[in-house]
Amino acid sequence: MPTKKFVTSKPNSSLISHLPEQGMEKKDFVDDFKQYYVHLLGRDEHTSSPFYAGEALSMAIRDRLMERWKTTQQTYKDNECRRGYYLSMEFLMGRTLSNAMLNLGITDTVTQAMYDLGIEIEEIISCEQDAGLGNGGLGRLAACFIDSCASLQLPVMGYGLRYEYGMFTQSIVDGEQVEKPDHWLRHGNVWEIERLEYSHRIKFGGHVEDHLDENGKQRFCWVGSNDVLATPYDTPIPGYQNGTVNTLRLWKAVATEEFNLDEFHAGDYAEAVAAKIAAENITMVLYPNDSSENGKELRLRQQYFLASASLQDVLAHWISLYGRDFSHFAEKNCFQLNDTHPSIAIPELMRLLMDIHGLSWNEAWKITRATMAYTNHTLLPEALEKWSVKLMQRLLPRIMDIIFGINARFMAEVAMHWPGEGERLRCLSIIEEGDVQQVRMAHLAIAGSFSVNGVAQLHTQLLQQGLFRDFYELWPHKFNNKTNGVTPRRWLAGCNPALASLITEMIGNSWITDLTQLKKLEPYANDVNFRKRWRDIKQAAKERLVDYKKDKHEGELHFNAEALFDIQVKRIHEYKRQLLNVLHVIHLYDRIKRGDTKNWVPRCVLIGGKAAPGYIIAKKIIKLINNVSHVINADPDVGDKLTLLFFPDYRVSAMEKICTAADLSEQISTAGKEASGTGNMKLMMNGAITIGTLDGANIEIREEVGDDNFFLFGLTEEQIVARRGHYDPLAIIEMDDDLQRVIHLLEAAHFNQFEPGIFDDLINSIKCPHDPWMTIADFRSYVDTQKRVEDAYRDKDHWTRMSILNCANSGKFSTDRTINEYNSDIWKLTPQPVKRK
Ligand code: 26Q
Repeated sequence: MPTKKFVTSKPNSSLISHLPEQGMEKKDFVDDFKQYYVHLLGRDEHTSSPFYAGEALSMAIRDRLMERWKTTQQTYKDNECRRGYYLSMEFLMGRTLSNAMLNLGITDTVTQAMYDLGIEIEEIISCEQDAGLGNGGLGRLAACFIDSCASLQLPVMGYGLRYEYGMFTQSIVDGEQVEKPDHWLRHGNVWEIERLEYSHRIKFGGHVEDHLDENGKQRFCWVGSNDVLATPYDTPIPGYQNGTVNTLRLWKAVATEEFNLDEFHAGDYAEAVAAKIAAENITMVLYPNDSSENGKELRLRQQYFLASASLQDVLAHWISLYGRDFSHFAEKNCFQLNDTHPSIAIPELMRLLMDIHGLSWNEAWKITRATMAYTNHTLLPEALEKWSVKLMQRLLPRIMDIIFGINARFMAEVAMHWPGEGERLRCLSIIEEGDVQQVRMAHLAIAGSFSVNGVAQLHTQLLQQGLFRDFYELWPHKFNNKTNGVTPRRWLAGCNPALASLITEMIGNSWITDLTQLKKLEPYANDVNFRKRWRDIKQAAKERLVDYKKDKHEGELHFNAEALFDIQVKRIHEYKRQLLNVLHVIHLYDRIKRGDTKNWVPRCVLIGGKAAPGYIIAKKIIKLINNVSHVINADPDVGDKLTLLFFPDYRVSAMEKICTAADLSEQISTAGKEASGTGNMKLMMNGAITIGTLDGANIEIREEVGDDNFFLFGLTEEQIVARRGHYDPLAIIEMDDDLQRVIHLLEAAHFNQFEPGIFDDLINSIKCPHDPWMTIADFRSYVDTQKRVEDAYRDKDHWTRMSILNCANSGKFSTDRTINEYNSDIWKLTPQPVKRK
């Protein structure tokens, strides 16, 4: 949808293509920094502002990415390679500057350059805002994936939305979460390039008309729609020291020219402005739920906006290369759908191919089913996305027709496979019948894809045997597992330079791109000297975290860096069982109060995470953590023995500090509920030991590191299922004196003396025989295992050995491994080496 003024003139290509080389020496960065600081930003030696220094430095570094970006894209074009597209409503990128330096291999040079200018690089780095365009695991996974794709030189592009407001910032007032909008673009974003020339038009509303075309074929037309423009903003994604720079393309909603105000009659002015604002609202804000929030019209608009803009973009690119012949399209393109959120891309691709490009249903379906692949991220049935047929008919009439068309053919296929089994049809149907008809997005995603994957072994197995059982029976070949990972660049090399350089000193630096190399650290676990260095690095990280907390939050806090750092950071959710953690803390407190403190191991428990603003119980859990923290930390009997802290505004940049300082990683979800988890991997990689249930990727972590180096507790998924129906938490409490005292403290309002009754709903939820998360069932096993943790921690040498072995065996959990598996099983792309200058 390029408007004229952006496409009419072209610069002289021979003049443009020969640019002077950008130096990579210290002086080159000093010179460029000065240029930007003084000439572009208009600052001088009297301005003391790490922000503007950061802007100037970022621009100097961005310049170095541009040439590589251009060369990479040219390489892809020249080779006419097959390409992948990662479609995601969330890309939780965090900060960019230090990662760009790491991947360009210029961290030391730039640090020195800044130092010479009297500027502390850390100060610049820490004033960059996080790009918080995601909720949690799924969004951060997308960010790690595109880092790995670039580092593996795969021609993959990320497509997402450029939300004006990212994940809200969290503050704690009187122990409660308070949300503030995150206007992350307020001071601009030096890393993005607006590309008006690649805008596309997106339809909403209106109705469908049909007619016969010149060949007598029936054609459908979506008319009378209110259109919105999608304008792309591109961010460069550098690979690790390999010359590749891929693209993350985020769409912003802009009103079309029809909203041009002078075209409206004077009388319509206010309505015209309102309509313009409504159009631009589409990309205003990220939905802050990490499980689905069904039915919200704006969310559906966002999803369709992403799908339609991205597909139009890929098709426009295709046509620019090959014209309107789509016969080889599926050989050259592949879309990975990050959960069902962008799965409306399936009917949208059908629509574009049929209505705009004239393909038949069968031709379009063949292409769609050969290019779409779907990743599932949840086992909670209540989190599966559904949209009312009514809403879809009103907002996306042509899309709804196509979904009905897909379902009719799919139902016929099922009826052929299982003749006479009406129940199967009902279970499998994309349309759920009932009071209100709904579209089951997961069913649409499975029916329209050639690949369906879960994100950890157990998760995939449970999908096949439970949630998607019938689909698995019908199409077993579509199902596969892709255990998640995290990028070792950000999550070890970048965030923990001290540990990284110790590792490199021992085994060389190839681990940064082949994390299985970490296995070579194993023998050093027996080396006293190495253990001491390892321990000193962990100790220094703990002290840094204490300072960071003191800086940011509580000034006078007694926070003992010698203590066992016990960390649970993740979204607040009942299934993740932050409550179980709190019950244990209260139990420790009770032991201190009773004088049961022989051989005590001082412990600092840190809990961080955001609650969805509408999730009342989750917010109550935050309040409880803060109240318990308040009582315990103020009690002189407790002193240094126990500290409980709630870490406000947990986010990517916070985790970069926290994970280096963790001794113990809490992964305590109810078995069968956490699809994978990825925080568990970051913590393991940085030498934390996991206390965890047999859930998600914990199972594979334990397999890798061995049972001796993992604290396992709790019921298995099978035992959880078997318990349902006769779970009796009251009987368990009755039989367990420790638990009884904990519950008694809670019920006696020990932590809410002046706020009567506020925790009643929380207490009742865990005492209820229908508690789906069975918190009480795992209490005894958890507490006993925490005792084993203390025994292990008391023996510092033993603990350090376990810590080293955890890091040494974390090689599997690199997204490089994950992405290689996606590529060999699903995408089948050829790596594209880029010529380096
Ligand atoms: C859906 C509809 C409307 C509004 C919001 C949503 C929505 C948004 C985000 C639904 C789900 C999410 C995010 C889910 C998520 O982060 N899941 C996590 O994915 C990780 C990566 O695979 C896993 O490691 C975690 O186990 C899983 O919980």
